[in-house]
Amino acid sequence: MRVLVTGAAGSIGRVVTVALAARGHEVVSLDRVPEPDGNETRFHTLDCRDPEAVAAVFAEEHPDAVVHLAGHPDESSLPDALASHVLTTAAILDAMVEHDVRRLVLASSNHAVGRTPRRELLTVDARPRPDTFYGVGKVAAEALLSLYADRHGLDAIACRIGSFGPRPETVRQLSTWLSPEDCVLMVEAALTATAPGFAVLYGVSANSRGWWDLEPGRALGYEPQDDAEDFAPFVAPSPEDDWDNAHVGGPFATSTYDRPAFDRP
Ligand code: 15L
Repeated sequence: MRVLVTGAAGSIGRVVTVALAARGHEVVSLDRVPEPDGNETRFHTLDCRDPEAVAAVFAEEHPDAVVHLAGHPDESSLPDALASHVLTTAAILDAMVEHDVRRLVLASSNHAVGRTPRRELLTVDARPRPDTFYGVGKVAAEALLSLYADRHGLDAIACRIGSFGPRPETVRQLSTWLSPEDCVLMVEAALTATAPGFAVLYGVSANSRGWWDLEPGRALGYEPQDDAEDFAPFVAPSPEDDWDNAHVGGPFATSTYDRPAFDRP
């Protein structure tokens, strides 16, 4: 499969591009910043907010599917969040329709439902409940996937990623960790699942302390292998753990992240 990966120079992109290529996919990379070391795929440097530039890459590369990882992975002003997550996704979706590309895998985030209080099981049917403008951007990006799946019959999978990294660093992350290896399994499952239409899954590992529903991911073939519990002896408790664990989004759901919608001088 010829896969276009946006955000290829980011922390997830660097892992996913190399791993998909190693697993036999033909990977084309795209990022705002130049090619990182270790990426030996075809690389395009451009901003996904630019629909003309995005469409030109589709015309040149003819991908079979897109993994859209581009976007600022942290809180920002509302206009920046909408540009980073919603406008980029819209530019990709328009190019997909124009060039008859049928599948999109989106790096969404747990912060789309980050204000959901902790409960026994967080399902994918939880109402959109962002904890930040970042989360608002992810909610709206997911809504675009749903719209284009309904209008154009695309397969569009929103992966609500937890805490991606080489190892869990906090008590919250013992529940929310997504290992690099599981992230690759997740992306490949979302790329190859049969006719999912619009679907949502939680992108976390098989963590013993996990409380986000893994079944929708399993239904698409994502069978996580890692467990953050293996690292529990190395994770020091902190006085912040209680509020960090009170909501899905952890620290993003606290007043620390309160800010106006617009950056003004
Ligand atoms: C995310 O989506 C963010 O990009 C990252 O900065 C972390 O906040 C992560 O989620 C998380 O929830 O741990």
